[in-house]
Amino acid sequence: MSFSHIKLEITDTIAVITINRPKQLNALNHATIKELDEALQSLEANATVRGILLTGSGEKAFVAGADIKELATLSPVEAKELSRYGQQVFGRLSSGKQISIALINGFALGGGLELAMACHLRIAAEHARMGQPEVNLGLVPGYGGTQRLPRLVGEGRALELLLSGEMIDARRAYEIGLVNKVVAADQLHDAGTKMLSTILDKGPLAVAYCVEAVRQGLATTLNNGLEVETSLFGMAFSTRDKQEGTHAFMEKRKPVFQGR
Ligand code: DAK
Repeated sequence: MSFSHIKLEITDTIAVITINRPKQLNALNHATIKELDEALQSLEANATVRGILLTGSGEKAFVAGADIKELATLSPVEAKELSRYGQQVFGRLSSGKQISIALINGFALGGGLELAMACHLRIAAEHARMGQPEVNLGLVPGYGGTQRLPRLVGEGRALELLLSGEMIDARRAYEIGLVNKVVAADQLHDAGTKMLSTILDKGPLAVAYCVEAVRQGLATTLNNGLEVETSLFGMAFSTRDKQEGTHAFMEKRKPVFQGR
């Protein structure tokens, strides 16, 4: 596949997607979101790829938000359609079968932070800065920011970021649970690969069931969520991976999981 606004590189089981508009600080225009959609669809159909690292080109920005020049021209109807489409594309990351980690290599603002939050996990470079500055433009987040941010950091902290439009640095983002780890910029890719490899070494079905239980649980009541967990817990007992994992422990060897 060939792209103009993103790069897609696959090495063994890991795909790296790079948003590649460095002159615009990787701002997301419609064409970029469309290419991201195509790349994610192609990865969904790829049984070999089990993890995705998502980052921005250059050293300054992960993604500095939606493309403001393009936003300025949208009608209300177009804006609503684009919001739905963007949410659908970002949803491919959060509900996809591959584990995704955002490598936040600089500014992650507005739609950029929303993109990072759609990934399962986030690692930030020390110099990264994050925020939801939509209110500065008279806008409301349109790619899931009002929903994913409070789920990650709690209502009070989310409202503080959403209402003030202010940026926070990587350390603060780590303190409030917005990112999972902070590393030196030159360590970002290695840290992402290491975190992903650790996860990919585990029982693939167990990993998928954990994601599913958390995802479904957050969308419902505690009791319903506990029911989801019970079902998935039972399902795990029907897998060969569970046999392999428990036997490997007793035989004092490393398990060889097959995702079955
Ligand atoms: N869009 C377009 N171009 C951008 C951009 C953006 N978001 N951010 C930066 N650029 C461009 C700048 O215009 C500049 O281009 P030239 O002037 O050189 O041609 C170049 O990138 C370098 O930026 P700066 O010169 O400004 O660099 P600085 O280091 O001085 O500042 C900055 C870096 C990140 C603090 C600053 O660029 C900045 O504040 N950028 C805007 C951040 C922002 O407000 N982003 C948008 C957040 S709102 C929707 C769905 C979602 C959204 C909206 C609608 N619908 C479905 C309709 C989401 C909205 C947002 O993301």
